[in-house]
Amino acid sequence: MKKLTQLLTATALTAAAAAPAMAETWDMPMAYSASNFHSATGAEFAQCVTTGTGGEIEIKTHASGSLFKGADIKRAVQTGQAPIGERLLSGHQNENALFGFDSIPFLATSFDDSDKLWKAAKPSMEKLLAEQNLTLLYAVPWPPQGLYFKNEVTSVADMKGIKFRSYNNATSRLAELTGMLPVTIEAAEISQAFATGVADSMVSSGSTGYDRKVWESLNYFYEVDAWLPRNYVFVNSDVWGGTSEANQNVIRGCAELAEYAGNWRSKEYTGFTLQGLRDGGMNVGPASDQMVGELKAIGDTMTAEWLENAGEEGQAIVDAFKAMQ
Ligand code: PCA
Repeated sequence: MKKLTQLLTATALTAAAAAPAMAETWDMPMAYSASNFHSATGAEFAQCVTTGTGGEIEIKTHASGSLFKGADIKRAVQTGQAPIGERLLSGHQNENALFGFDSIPFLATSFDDSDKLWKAAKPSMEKLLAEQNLTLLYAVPWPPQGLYFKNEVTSVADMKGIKFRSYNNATSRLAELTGMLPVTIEAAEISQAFATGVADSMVSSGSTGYDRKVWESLNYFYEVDAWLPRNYVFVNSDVWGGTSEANQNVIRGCAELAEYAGNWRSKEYTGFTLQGLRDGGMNVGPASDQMVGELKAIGDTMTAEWLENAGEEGQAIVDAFKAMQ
């Protein structure tokens, strides 16, 4: 296999030397709608690469899960069906608990802390991804996660039996521990799910609620600030290895800019989208003290469970994060 890869690389190099640089198109599947700030950042990143490589690599983004659905994007990039993609990192928690480092309730609840936690976890993430033939390019947090409901909720007891849209293992577990009924649905499909009563609640950012106009079905958003999960952009490592050093440098530079711009947008969007939910007619505000206290107790349980599943490496991430406080 290695020989074959070497041969293919050598052939590609010969071809590249013999002919003027061939323009390549990299299709980039993304799970979230084009109007979302992650998708806007991804589109700018794509443009930066296309311009910076003088058109040698043209990245074409495909938002809303239109090329591959969210749950299929990582596999598509791993297997070379797509050279590059974006996905919610904690979506891979079902393969390895470590991927869920950013969805531990109440561990990192602000942008500053999310940044520190990312610094603590990044080497482990790069290593895990590299083992899967993937090269990490950049990652951007979603705004803080709060709880959406159709009806008013003031305690965990009020949540019992409510159908809850989840997006990773941690959110499904949160539903179980609060007595709700989890159903996993991609953000691109939630407007439909809420409209048809498949779900009546979720945990997510103001950004996703705003983006999907959830006020058409839901009425309450409680600002719990439970965690800030990340999206990340990654490239197939064979494709990356076959990219010229000059173009790799351009891509790395564009990725740094995208990470910076994405972080900035995420912060700006926090207040803007919460106001958007209000303008749409939703009640937006902090959760009751009782609800916060009960959720924190559930957070403790989930933290303990995560540490058990993520082992020493998980503990090392949390310790490194705490050392930065
Ligand atoms: N939006 C994404 C993940 C976290 C968020 O704020 C979603 O709901 O799918």
